[in-house]
This record gives sequence, structure tokens and C-alpha cells, in this order.
Amino acid sequence: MPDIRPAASGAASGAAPGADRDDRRLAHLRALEKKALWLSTWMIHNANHLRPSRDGLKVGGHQASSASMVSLMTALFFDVLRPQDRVAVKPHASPVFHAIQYLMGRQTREKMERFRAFGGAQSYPSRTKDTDDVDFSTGSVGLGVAVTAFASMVQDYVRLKGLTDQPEGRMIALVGDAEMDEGNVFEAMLEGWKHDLRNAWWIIDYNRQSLDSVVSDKLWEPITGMFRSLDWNVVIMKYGRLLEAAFREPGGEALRHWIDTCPNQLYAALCFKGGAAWREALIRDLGTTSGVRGLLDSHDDVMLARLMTNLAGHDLPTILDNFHAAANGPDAERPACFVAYTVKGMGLPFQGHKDNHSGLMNLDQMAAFKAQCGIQDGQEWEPFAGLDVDVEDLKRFLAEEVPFTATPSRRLSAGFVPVPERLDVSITERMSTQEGFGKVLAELAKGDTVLASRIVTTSPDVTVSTNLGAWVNRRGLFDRHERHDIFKEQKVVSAQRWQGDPQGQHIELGIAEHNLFLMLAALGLSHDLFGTRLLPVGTLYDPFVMRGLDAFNYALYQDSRFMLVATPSGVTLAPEGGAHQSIATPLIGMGLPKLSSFEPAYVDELASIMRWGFEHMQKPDGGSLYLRLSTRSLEQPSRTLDADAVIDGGYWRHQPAPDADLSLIYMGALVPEVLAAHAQLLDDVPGAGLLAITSADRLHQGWMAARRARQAGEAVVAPVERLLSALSPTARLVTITDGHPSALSWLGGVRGHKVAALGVETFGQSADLPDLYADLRLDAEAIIDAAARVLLE
Ligand SMILES: Cc1ncc(C[n+]2csc(CCOP(=O)(O)OP(=O)(O)O)c2C)c(N)n1
Ligand SMILES: [Mg+2]
Repeated sequence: MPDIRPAASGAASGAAPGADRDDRRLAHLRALEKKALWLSTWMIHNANHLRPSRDGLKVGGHQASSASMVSLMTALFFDVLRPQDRVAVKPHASPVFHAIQYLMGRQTREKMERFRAFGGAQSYPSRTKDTDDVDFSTGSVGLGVAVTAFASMVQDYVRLKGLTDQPEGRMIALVGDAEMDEGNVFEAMLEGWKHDLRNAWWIIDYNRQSLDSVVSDKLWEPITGMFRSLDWNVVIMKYGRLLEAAFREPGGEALRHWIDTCPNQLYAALCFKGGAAWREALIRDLGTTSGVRGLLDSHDDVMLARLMTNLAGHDLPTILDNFHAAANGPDAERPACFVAYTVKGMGLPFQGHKDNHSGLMNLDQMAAFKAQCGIQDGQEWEPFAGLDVDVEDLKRFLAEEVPFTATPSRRLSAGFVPVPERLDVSITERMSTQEGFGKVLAELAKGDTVLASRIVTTSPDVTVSTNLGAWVNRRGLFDRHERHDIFKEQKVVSAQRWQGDPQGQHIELGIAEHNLFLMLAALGLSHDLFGTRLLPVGTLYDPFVMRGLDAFNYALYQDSRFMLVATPSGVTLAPEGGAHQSIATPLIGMGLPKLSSFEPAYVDELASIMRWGFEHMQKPDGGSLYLRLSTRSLEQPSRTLDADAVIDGGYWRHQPAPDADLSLIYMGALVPEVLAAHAQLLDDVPGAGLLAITSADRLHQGWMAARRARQAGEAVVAPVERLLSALSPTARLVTITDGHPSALSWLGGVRGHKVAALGVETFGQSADLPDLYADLRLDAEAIIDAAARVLLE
């Protein structure tokens, strides 16, 4: 079994500490490194072996993934980071993060003891659920990496506009090497390059293991090639000081060559097997090479294992030198990628074992490890137990000399941006909701409200086709540098003015929808991260919500606040064809927490939703919005709108007679078909109701909330219950929407009405609306037919 972590690896090399660090500082960092390893390992052990299980399920936690990053994170959090730096921690290093926070006095023992239990420290760092100092949530690999790039762009956005007086920070991702398999990481890098990304560090924990296996040999080559081609500063941190010293000895060059060419699998297996196995392999391959025997003879098995695993990512002085050199070098702002060689499970019994991802130390292994760490029974949670440093001095160091904790809190906040009573929009006789959206923003762009100054729009190459053109023409593109519109200068006539500067308020993105959602995630956290409230509005085609769905979910999980405008949607974009038709998105809108989804049919509804949305995005218990819009031009009603009802999710367009047998219920752009069917049905079913739904999601949320409130003894009636109480108990409902029918069919469950639910259950094809609606049974005739049938049930 390998020895535990070489707690004094750097010192053993006799290397002098960097000029700006003294021995005392390094000794404290080594002590903290040792404690971060112990506490993270113990936290997982406690959760799995000592806390009673009530459900028989494995609790889990990743001792090997955590051990891999302990030294890198120790160096960062206790030495390199400043309060203004923001960090996304590799999900499976969550225990190390919490251990470090605990040592900093920012995490409680109780939450550590309840790791992965209700109210305890979270499995993966969570901004919303953890109470310690999480900057970015992580969990779905790749997203936490990429969001740091967008956060850096947002920092530039607010700083260049003079909207924040916070010191400039660095956005840092601690990256598992297998995270680099995720395409969204490269999409973000490319976007970053286009936007002249600065102040981003990605630190790759290059342990060459993923979940299932050992990664391909020389993976660093294509990875670093990509970083270099996108102009990142690439820093390879390969060997620690012990190995570097050995390489300078006789036989050292042969040893270096041997390790350099050692396949990842063999290296990992030898890390697991330990000193005797290293010796055997080296004698076999290098036994006759001059100098190597002497080197081997001067190391016993324990020393040899320590030497051969002395990779840079476990060697504090090497780590510190590299980080400080990059931070203080001539191009400190340039984005930097550090490839830090590590051993997965370093210092633990399963280090290097290919199956160690979810490996847990057993009771015997933990007992031995505990003894090695010098921990007495009952002292397991003591922050400073088992250390051979001056603990009082260590406490002083933590209290006074760790730059990261120099400010009492790193979480910022921002004031409320006032939203006018109403948003102006001139409504013409016929309009689509997409057109209305463009006009609302265009009106805002003309004025000089604070609201308009805090709106920032962004779109993945569909700015013009989602009607943001007028807004962009007035407010300009955001660019760190002055960008001229050459077409304009060349006097080429165009409706779009594409000039950019730091004052611009539209961030143009390439087509990758993941990037849109990560940009929205970062923009929508600006108040927390940079102390400045932004009101982000992002547009895309509705079907491509699914392309960015994981990042969408991720943005919401972080409680980022934004308005997503998805247009066109449904089969109503008819000639565009089946590939672009969105069917499931209404359900996605309903299913995602922290999101209020709307599908207005008319522009007056849309304007009141947007107004409410800009407020809702700012409220502590608010959330984000998803507006599913259409390009279908509809005749606009002239009326006084009940805005509250629109926000609650629906209103009676035609109040049903008290004893009416039937009501049509619609959401979105199929209004003309529904109105035609309703007019005809009135002949046979006088008093038939017509219910307009603006948000199935809000109605459903309201219904669920009312049920919960009633369980708690409150007399609450949900808006949807109030609306449907206008119908007789035996009335029949026909629901119609351009999306999956289950988005509205649940309405039958509210008061037990029978329902015929019309909608889209299959991909359509390119066609005009009459053909498509007829084919999919969404036209007036189909509605009347459905009504006739449900009336007979
Ligand atoms: C999007 C996504 N897919 C799959 C997983 C499951 N998963 C968790 S960790 C992991 C491998 C991670 O390997 P690496 O990034 O190298 O981290 P290490 O544990 O080696 O530090 C996988 C596949 C996940 N968390 N997220
Ligand atoms: Mg890995």
C-alpha cells in the first residue's frame, strides 16, 4: 500500500521557498493541505460509514477526486486568491471546498457532519443550497468551467460602463480533466476568443482518470493545442521538486524520459501498487542505464513511491511558483490554462486505481489513515488536531494573512432597478408577439430610463430574426474595443447598424445555444458577483431551447435571473418545417423550477408580462422568465387588459353561462382557429366559455401553492380554481395549444372536468398553416369535432 500524502514533499527536496514566501508560510500551507485532505476524506467516511442510514442507499462522495485537488486548492484558497476572485470548483472536489471553508471559519462542523444529508454541505458546491461561500454551482461537468469565461465577460461589461467599483477579479475554474470532453467547454473557449476574454484561469486537475477509466495517453497534446490556438497562456505543471531534483542526478534524464513515455494506465497502476512495484518496473526498463541503479539504491520503497508520485499538482512550492508567476507576469490578464499533473486518490489507499472514482476507504484503511494523520479518537473534526506546527501561529495566519478572507463577506448585492407602471408599445391592428417584443424593447431603447440602461440583450446569431434589431440599432453592440460598422462606412444600405463599443448593450454570440444560457447565467448573477444589477434578455428560436437545456437548467439552479424570449415556436412557424418545430418546450417551461413561463397570444398581454418580469427578476423570491412567442400575425383586440389576470396565467375571454356545458381553453397563437370554432359552437352550445391562458405554468404553480397552503390550514383559492369555478361541474373542456397537449390537459384535474386536449404530438412538416393545422387536427373544424365528441362522453 502506498504511503500517505507526502506532507513535506517540497521541503524534502531542500528547495528554497519563493522570494515572497517564507518557510513559516509554507509550513502553514502544508499543515492546511494535510487538514484539507483529512477533513474531506473524513467527511465522506462519516457520511457513509458512521451516520446511520435510513434508506439503505449509498451516500457516496468522492475521496479520490477530492484527494487529487487538495494541494492545488490549498495553494489557491490560502495563498493565491483574492476576495474579488470567483471560483467554480470541480463538482467532485466539493468535500475539499467545504473543508477549506471550515478551516477558514466559514463552514460549520454540523454541516460537515451532515455532508449530503438534508441541510448539510451539498454533494457538489451549490450557490443556492450551501451556506458557505460558493461562487458558482457545479455538478453537470463542463458547465461550471465555461460559466467562468462568461462571468469574466460580464465583469468587463459592468466595469467598462462604470457600473461597479469592485476591484477586478479573476474568474477561475477548477477542472476535472474529463470535463474537457464536454463540447460546451470548447464552445465557450471559442466565444471567449471572439470577445477578447481576459482574467480567466482554468486549472485542469490532470489526473488522467475519469469515472470509468484512465484517459487516453497524451490527451494534454490536443487539449493544450486548442488552448494555444485560441491564444491562452498554457502552463504545464508536470513534475514536483523531488522529481526535478532526481532528474538532475546521474540517470535522471533516462528517468524523465521513462516517466514521460510511461502509458497513463501503467503509471496509474504503479501509483496504486507502490514502491516495490516502481522498483521492479524501473529495474526492468532502466536497470542497465548508467546512474539509475544508484538512484534506486538511495531510495527505500516508501521514498521511491514518494519520488515517483511527486507530480507538480501535489507539490505546493511548484504550484505556488506557477500561480504567482502567471498572476504577476507581464500578461497577467491573458486567459490561462494550467495543466496540473496529479494522481487521483493521492495519498489514499486506492490512489491510481482505475476504479477509484466512487471508491470509499473501508474502516481498517480509515483507521490506518487516521493514525498516519495523527488524529486521536474524538478529535476527528478538530480543525487543527494532529499538526506539528505552532497552532496558535497557524490560527493567526488564518485570521490575518490569508488574502482571500480579507473581506468579511464576498457575496455582493445591488439595489432595485425601478420599473415603470407600464411599458409603452404601439399596437397596430395586426401583429405577432415577436413583433411586439421587438417594439417593447425599441420603445425602451428610445427612452433614458434606468431600466433601459440595465437591460442587456444577447442572442446566438439570431438577433435580427428574433426582432432585436431596433434595440441594437439604438443601444449598440457591446465590445471591449471600438468596432466600426464598415458596411455603414461604405454606404451600403442596411437596416442594421452593427457598431460596437464598451457602452453597447447587446452581446452578440455565435450559434452555440449552450453559450447563450451560460451568458445569461453569468449576466443574471451580476448583482451577486459584481454588485451591479443587470436585466438580461436573451433570444433564440424556441426549438433550440433543447440544445441548451442543461445550461438553461444550470442557470436556474444557480438562481440567475434573466428573461428568455423564444421565437418562433411550435408548428406555427409552418413553412420552416418539422426540424424547427418545438413541441415539448411548453412542458420544459412548466417543469423547470425558478422559471415562470408565458405564452401570450396578444401584444398587450406580452407588454404587461415583460413589465412584471423585470420586477420579478429582481425580487429575492422571484425568478427568471421564459416567453414562448410567435411570428404569426394576429388581429389585436382593443381593450382594457386585466394585467393581474394575465400574470396569474389566464382570464375569461368569453365568460361562460353558469350552466354552460362547454368551454374552449386556448394558449398562444392558435387564437384565430379557436375564435372561429367558438363562434360556431355558440349556436349549438349557447353560453360556451372561452378561456385564454397566458401561462399554464403560473396557473399550475398557483394551484400547487394553494393546495400546499390549504394543507397548512390557510383558506386559499388558486387563480385556476377561481377561473374554472365559473363552469358547471359537468361542463366539458376542449384545450388547444401549439405544443404538447399535456401542457393544458391537466386543467381537467383541477375541478374534475372531462377534457379533450388538442395539441401537437408528432413532428409536422413544411406546409402553410391551413394544411398543417388540418393535418395535425388543430383547425376550427377539428376543435368543433373534439367539442362534439367530449360533450358525448
Ligand atoms: C454532464 C455530466 N455527465 C456525467 C456526469 C457523471 N460524472 C461525474 S464525474 C465524471 C468523471 C469526471 O472525471 P474528471 O473530470 O476527470 O474528474 P476526477 O474525478 O478525475 O477529478 C462523470 C462522468 C456528470 N457529473 N455530468
Ligand atoms: Mg480526472
